[in-house]
Amino acid sequence: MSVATPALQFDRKEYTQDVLLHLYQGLLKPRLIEEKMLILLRQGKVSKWFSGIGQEAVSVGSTLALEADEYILPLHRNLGVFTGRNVPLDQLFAQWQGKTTGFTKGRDRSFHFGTNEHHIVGMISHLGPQLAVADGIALADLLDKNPKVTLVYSGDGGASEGDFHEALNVAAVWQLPVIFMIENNGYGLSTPAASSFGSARSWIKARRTAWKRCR
Ligand SMILES: Cc1ncc(C[n+]2csc(CCOP(=O)(O)OP(=O)(O)O)c2C)c(N)n1
Ligand SMILES: [Mg+2]
Repeated sequence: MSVATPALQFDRKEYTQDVLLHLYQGLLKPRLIEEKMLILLRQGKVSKWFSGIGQEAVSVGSTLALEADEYILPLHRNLGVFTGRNVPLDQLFAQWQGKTTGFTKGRDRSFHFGTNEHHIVGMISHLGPQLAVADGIALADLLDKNPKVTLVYSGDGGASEGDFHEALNVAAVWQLPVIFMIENNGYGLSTPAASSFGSARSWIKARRTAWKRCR
């Protein structure tokens, strides 16, 4: 007995098959790496890994929307930025395994590295401060009349830091060409947002304020 599988319905909007395939492949690459990393973690071959499973579309979509020479400041779950910019996989794996052939020459085994060649600035571990660095890059472009945009990421946890609010405010006041990509996954590592913010409502309100300021 054969069971007919209903065809999935997609809203393709104005996108061509080629564009959609390119985006899908862009999503698949970090997912496959993520799955590999979890195996390596369990085997003790890497010492830490921050999973971005389920969040790939944020990094991949925003990276692929930019031009190759526009600066991106990713965080610990933005693997899709690196794959989206075609950073060589052997160098990436060398980095995560703390090998001397990695970007930080074995000094770090995580995402604290950048590559100027790919216009990626290494993350600042303290989260919030890197938003102001993005402001600085955007200000330089503005002063040079360079029609480029800078993309920087923050999580919901990072959004509770003072630096977050300062960076958004100065970008709004100086009308800087910077995109703040805030990923609200409901947790700051393992701390639920409800334990970090007065209420889910206040978090939404803060987000709305930030958004209005940036427009
Ligand atoms: C000032 C500071 N406090 C704590 C940490 C440890 N830390 C690294 S990532 C992270 C979680 C931040 O939460 P969020 O911004 O929501 O990012 P998520 O892990 O959810 O992607 C924390 C607490 C840090 N790096 N810097
Ligand atoms: Mg979070």
